[in-house]
Amino acid sequence: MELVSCGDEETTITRLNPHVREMTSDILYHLALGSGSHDLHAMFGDVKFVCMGGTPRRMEQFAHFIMKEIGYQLPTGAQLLDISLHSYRYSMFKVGPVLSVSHGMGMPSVGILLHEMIKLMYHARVKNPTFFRLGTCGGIGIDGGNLVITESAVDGLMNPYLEQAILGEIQKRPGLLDPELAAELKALSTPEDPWQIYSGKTMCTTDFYEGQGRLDGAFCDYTEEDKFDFLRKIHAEGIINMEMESLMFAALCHHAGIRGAVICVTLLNRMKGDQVTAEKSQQMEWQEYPQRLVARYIRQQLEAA
Ligand code: R2B
Ligand code: URA
Repeated sequence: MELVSCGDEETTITRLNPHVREMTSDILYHLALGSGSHDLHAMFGDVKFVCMGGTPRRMEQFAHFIMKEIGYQLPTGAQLLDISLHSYRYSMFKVGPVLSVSHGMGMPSVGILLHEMIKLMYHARVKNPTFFRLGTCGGIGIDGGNLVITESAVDGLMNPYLEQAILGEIQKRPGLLDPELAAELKALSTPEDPWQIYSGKTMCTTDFYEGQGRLDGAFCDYTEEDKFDFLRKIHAEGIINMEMESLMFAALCHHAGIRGAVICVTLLNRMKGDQVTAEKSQQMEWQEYPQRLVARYIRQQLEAA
């Protein structure tokens, strides 16, 4: 792994932009933080785990949950605050070595966040952080309320890489995730858990409706048969769920040399329908499943340290 200079220290981030290393002040605009305006090493230097998920509310709830799980106590009189409140974009909470950050919906949103989180790790001189996406997905042949760990991510054409237009040319970055981390997470699931756990390929799409072959979007120019032919075809290729961020997450973590994992709970089985019909209270409970698994991992790592 290429180590690049970071003041007197070194960072474990690979391919870090040389321009960033030369900037005396770097504004992390969407986080409402900056290397000139904040002492990022003092604020974030102890971070080991960065947990991302779609909504501010879920990530605030995760911050409270992980606080209990790792027995972390806030200083007397202190409250958990949204560090990125003034960005009005993402929300970020810090619980000792754990950051809990919302990433919004879709690849562009999680991509912007990842650029700034990776730079934040660099400015804070964090070594070897582990990044997680805790999300929701549609299962392909897997009923609602189960966990899927992404082995690798593919796009809507089943390409195993992220294609991004950079300076008028397509750059391809592989959607690879850390196989060891995925296996370690999977091994933390027990038969007593209310979920089954699966690992396989995840299809990451740029749309929830037509992009995922639903029949219930505002438009639909294909038949039910076409939909099922497609779902069966991708399932035969090892794709077991669909969501909208894993490919960007995997590609940027891999590019940066950061250990990353994607753990999603299924909200429905797409072989049985398209609408998310589960009760809200049921969905809320299901959304805690990825959190419970990741909390086990974090606790185990902290205890072993
Ligand atoms: C899962 O759920 C969201 C769409 O409802 C999207 O962010 C995703 O990946
Ligand atoms: N998120 C998705 O992207 N698709 C689903 O079917 C459910 C959640």
